[in-house]
Amino acid sequence: MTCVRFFNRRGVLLALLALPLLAPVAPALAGEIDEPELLIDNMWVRAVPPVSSTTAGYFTVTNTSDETVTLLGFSTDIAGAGELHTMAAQEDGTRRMQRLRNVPIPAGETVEFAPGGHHLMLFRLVRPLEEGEQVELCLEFDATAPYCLPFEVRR
Ligand SMILES: [Cu+2]
Repeated sequence: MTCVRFFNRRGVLLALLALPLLAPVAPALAGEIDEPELLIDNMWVRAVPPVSSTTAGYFTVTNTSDETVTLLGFSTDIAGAGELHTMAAQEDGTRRMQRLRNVPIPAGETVEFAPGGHHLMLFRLVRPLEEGEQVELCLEFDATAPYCLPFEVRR
């Protein structure tokens, strides 16, 4: 949890540094930037064989603010593209990946990204990931600066 707060502060700091440029609209932005508080935990990315160019990332997020915060997507240097996915039941009873436009995190609730459910889909990995290493993913929400966090590569 400590590192989450550190990164969040860094995000706020960056927002403050950019403030002079945004001066005319600052009053409207201020409430959106510093109100929501998210606790993000258990971040990991699945280790895949070097021949695989896709993998998935997982984490748990708790919204401790009193307003819904929506996850819009994520970015990372280790993949060419990223999408929010879930596993949805098909008519034939199987489950398939399906893209989500966004994922709302209701006030006071915890949403889990876990195998078999919601996940961060990473496409076109730029290099093989080694088990045990940490890679940075930046989660982008509608009402906060991005949360850039270390995700552990696990099997
Ligand atoms: Cu997927």
